[in-house]
Amino acid sequence: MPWPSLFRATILVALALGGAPATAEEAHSRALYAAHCAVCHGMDRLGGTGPALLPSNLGRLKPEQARAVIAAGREATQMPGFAAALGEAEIDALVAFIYREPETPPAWTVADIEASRRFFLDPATLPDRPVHDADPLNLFVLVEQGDHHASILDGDRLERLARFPTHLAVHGGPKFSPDGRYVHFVSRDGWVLRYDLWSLQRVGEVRAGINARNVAISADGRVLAVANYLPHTLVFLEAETLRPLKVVEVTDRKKSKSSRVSAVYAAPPRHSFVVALKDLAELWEIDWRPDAPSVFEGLVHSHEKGMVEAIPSSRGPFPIRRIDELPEPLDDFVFDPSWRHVVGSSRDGRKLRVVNLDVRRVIAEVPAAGLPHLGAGITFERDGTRLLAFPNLREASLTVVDTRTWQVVKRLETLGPGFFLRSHENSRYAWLDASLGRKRDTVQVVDKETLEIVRTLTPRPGALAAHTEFDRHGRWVLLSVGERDGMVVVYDAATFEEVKRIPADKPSGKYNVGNKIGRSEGTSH
Ligand code: DHE
Repeated sequence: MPWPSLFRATILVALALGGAPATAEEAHSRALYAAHCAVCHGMDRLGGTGPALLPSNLGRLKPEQARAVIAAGREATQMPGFAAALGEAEIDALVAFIYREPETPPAWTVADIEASRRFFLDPATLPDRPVHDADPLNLFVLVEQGDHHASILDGDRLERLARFPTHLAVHGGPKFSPDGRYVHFVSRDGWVLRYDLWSLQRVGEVRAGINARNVAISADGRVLAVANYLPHTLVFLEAETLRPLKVVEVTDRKKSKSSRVSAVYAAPPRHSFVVALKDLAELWEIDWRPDAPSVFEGLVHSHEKGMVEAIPSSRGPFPIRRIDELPEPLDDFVFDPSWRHVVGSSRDGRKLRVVNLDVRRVIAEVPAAGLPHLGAGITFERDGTRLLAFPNLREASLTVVDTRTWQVVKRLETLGPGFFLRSHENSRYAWLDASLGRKRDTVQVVDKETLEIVRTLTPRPGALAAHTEFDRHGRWVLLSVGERDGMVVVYDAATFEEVKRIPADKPSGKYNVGNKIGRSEGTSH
């Protein structure tokens, strides 16, 4: 295109993309975006067939990696390479553009959520029993990050029953309906997918946010809660229809500051969701029952007005009970087995804080080190007391805490900082990766009785060995070798002998239906 017409088109496109461009250079990069990227990633950069291209969504991708993807495309996706069509300066301009915050913060309203809802089939046509003969409670859902698929594995025969596409970058544990029939995934782009494990079909999907963290399901299976980074919202959906029930703007009581939502977890015996916030020193507990009692938010001192102000009740649906006298945000935590306490880590990872959800305050502090990964914590009985064990993200160690006294009983040196820890009530052992260190190709097996490491395994030298999960009987341990030509390696949980290798494309988490709905003590919930 000759320069004058390109300039005119540039201005028009820039206006369409949100306001007059600040500089000709910026206008040019916007025009490049509109011409080459918008068709898949959306004029508003919120995503389409391709992912959203906003700084918060790209956070995990370095600019030089983005540059390489624009130039050469991305394997196993529809992203083509643009090196033949665009010069180096133009690719640089595009990289700068997608890492720039948009002038107006993107919104994702109830209407947007509703409009995004779509079904792949008529739910009324779903069969009333499983179409396969595998034990429906011993299925595994396996997330494969390489080509963005998920697989369903038979946990007895150790075979793949189905494989289907997901949205890009599914993250966090998929959540099962209480009968184990449906599973719900969330992608980092905010898409929630409902899948039927009886008919092995995708049922429907809805986009709950622009940048989401995780999803939780109420104990009755009726409500899904989605934690968003962008916008700053917590979204409640009806699980069966995927309709939005409520969108909660996440702010402090006085609506003066908003926050990203780090994660939302179900607390089944409490009929609630517990919500961790990234930017506010608050934890929220939200009753999901239709007849939930309203919550009086209390009296707070207003510094601006120099007086005590009454904050009105938070009424249903989904009334919010705040714990807002925390010294700092607790964005990674685990429940204790009584579901009365959450154990969270301080920002610098030097302290654990135990918060009692009933009295709504911190009741104990435990010295810590190495940035505990509490979300991966598990509990087990030993010598008549229940212990909580968790890996540390910045230290080659496993920490074990007594949940009665909140004292550290052991700090076990490991081969490297790890991400995940797994066990099962029928197994004497817990499995721990070292995926954040140099020995990322190893997993270590810890004896829960002696609290010592009894075996180190290297499933494939040089390849990432990460997430493990037991089958529902505690007989097998399935481990991910997280490479593009990766696999799930199945071990005998008692002898640690290898039983089988199931090829998989960059497998990450895997989730056993029975363990999840039965709330097995050795896995995450
Ligand atoms: Fe995760 C679970 C947060 C990076 C793989 N991760 C979770 C959960 C949270 C969380 C809050 C629990 C949600 C749930 O299950 O409902 N993860 C974070 C982070 O804050 C962090 C460090 C940075 C980020 O960018 O989000 C992070 N996580 C990663 C990864 O880099 C991993 C290894 C690869 C990926 O998918 O991006 C990763 N996270 C996982 C997996 C789970 C998970 C596999 C589920 C574990 C389980 O067994 O339940």
